[in-house]
Amino acid sequence: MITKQQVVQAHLPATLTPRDEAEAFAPSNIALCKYWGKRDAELNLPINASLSVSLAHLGTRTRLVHATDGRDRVWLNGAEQAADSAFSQKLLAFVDLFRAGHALPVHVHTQNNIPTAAGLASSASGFAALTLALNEWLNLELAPAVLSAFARMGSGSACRSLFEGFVQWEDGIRDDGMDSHGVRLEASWPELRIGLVKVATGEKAVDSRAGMKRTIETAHLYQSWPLQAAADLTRLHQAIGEKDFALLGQTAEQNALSMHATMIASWPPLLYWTPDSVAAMQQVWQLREQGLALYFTMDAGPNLKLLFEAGDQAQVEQAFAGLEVVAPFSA
Ligand code: 2P0
Repeated sequence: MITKQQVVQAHLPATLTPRDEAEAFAPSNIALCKYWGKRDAELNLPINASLSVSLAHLGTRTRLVHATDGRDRVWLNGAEQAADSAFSQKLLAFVDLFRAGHALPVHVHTQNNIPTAAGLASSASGFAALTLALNEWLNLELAPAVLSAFARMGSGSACRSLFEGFVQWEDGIRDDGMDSHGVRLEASWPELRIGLVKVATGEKAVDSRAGMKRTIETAHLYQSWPLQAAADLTRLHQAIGEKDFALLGQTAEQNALSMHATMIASWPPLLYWTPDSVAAMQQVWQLREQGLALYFTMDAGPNLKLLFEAGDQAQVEQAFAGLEVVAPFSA
């Protein structure tokens, strides 16, 4: 088995020359065709390719400072995190892949501007920003595709957050995973809007990593997932190419519900929805029946992400009070 450490080491110079400090930003992303299932859990290599849209200015800013006090320290939104917290340990374990035994103590300042109430994962933008900041701090000058593959090893979906706009995460075939990274699509869609519906906040009982594993191991229904994802990717490329919003929305919604179907068919069952999630879905379906071009997608949690176009924003905001709206292709 190839380890993360081996993959990163193969791309690093013999000697590291750190700057005093470095800073980078990466956006959060929402998948229209989901990543669900790993073929390699060490490297976070996916069973299927996925496609996302990055959330412009919403994401994570990470600053790395070469520590003069000689010890690693981690801050999240201005608050120092305990050295033995899960957050600090996960983050510093990733930094260690790059330091590879060199004595390079660092202070890591992580700032998320993602509305915490919106139930958006910050691990994707977090590992993407950290990877970009490490590239700057250590003067690595690595190509975006390599950095994307590295970010993937922190959290799978982070490889898509290296890029703006529509991004495809290639599944790849290599054992070292270096062909499994994000690729930016040329297309732009200025009218596209994403609405973040807050159904519930708080830690989820089963995280994505454990959820995927359980689904693969126990749900026969999972066997149909790679076929669904492949067909949906083709449809999404067509929708983006032709700017066919109905096709985009329908494909994204069906893809998300198909993913959730595999979770529900797992044992013990994995149902991320609450009654409020279902009520919001039914509201979308009702509005659609009335002629509104409104669709949703959902990740491993109870919150809905609405998909619509700029011309319908007022109507959507009227139906969903407190909606946070993102324009992914705004200048
Ligand atoms: C996605 N999700 O494509 C899918 C849809 C959740 C549901 O990517 O184990 O945090 O770190 O690779 O990237 C969330 O999974 O999982 C995710 P790991 P990650 O957005």
